[in-house]
Amino acid sequence: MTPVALPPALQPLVAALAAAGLELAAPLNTAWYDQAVEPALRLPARAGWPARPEGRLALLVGSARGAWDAFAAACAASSQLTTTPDPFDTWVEEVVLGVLAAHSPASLGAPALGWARVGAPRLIAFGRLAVASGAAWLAPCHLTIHPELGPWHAWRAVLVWDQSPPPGPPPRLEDPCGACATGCAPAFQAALDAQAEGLGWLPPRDACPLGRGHRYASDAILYHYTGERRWLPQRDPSG
Ligand code: B12
Repeated sequence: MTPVALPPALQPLVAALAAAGLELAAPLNTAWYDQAVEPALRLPARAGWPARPEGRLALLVGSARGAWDAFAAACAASSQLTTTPDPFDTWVEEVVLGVLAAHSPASLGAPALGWARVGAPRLIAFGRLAVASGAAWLAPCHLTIHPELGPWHAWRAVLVWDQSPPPGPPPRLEDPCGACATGCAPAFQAALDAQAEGLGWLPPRDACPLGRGHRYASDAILYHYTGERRWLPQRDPSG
């Protein structure tokens, strides 16, 4: 279940993304996010689209623990994938573009795309986008907290169509952090004080009591936090 009903036209696309390893999808009205951020962070639009003050239809796409297995299968199937500069980001892009090519409803037209990876052509504040969609809450440690997965998920892409947005007001998720007795703030502050890098950012995520059963596999954690190629599912023969 998503906080906002999934438009029927997007159901095959969302099912195909989930089957390919990107299992989180949340539809939203672009205006819920665009009106809350500075202009430079707004969602993308394609050249020639008319102004739509009421907003457009967008789909936020994310991953959870299962993405690593799908990525590992893709690495095993393609020797080229592990030699790209950022194999996981490359895999995400290939999945999204491949699924769009096969399942994007022609009636919606071509979407504009935004990416969460470091160095994406356009910076989008994915944490705030997830909050605007009602899919997650922003914790004191700046990670988004999903009601079921806790902090064990990541946002990967956003697709925007020049179509009428979902109806109704923005959804509001009940704050799961307000009544939290554990709190990620001390671990976050300790990481800041230590000028953390890499695995030094793991303690704030581990401090969250929600979604512990969805914690990533250890090699996935090592790869995502260190970026070191030796933790790739299939070793890069050159490194
Ligand atoms: C740059 C960046 C970082 C920088 C943050 C620097 C900074 N001062 O903002 C560094 C390298 C420190 C970092 C660390 C991590 N990041 Co980071 N990061 C990003 C990135 C690419 C851009 C953030 C940004 O500049 N947003 C634009 C500003 C204008 O948005 P904002 O709403 O004002 O601010 C956001 C962040 O900047 C953050 N933030 C604000 N101030 C600070 C200060 C510090 C010290 C940190 C760590 C974060 C932070 O909180 C806001 C809400 O997301 C996003 C992807 C994206 N495009 O959103 C991922 C992203 C936010 N990071 C993510 C993750 C997972 C991590 C790490 C766990 C590392 C990792 N390898 O996975 C750690 C977690 C640190 C923590 N909070 O405990 C995920 C969060 C997923 C989730 N569940 O919430 C994102 C969304 C990427 C993704 N693919 O999903 N990250």
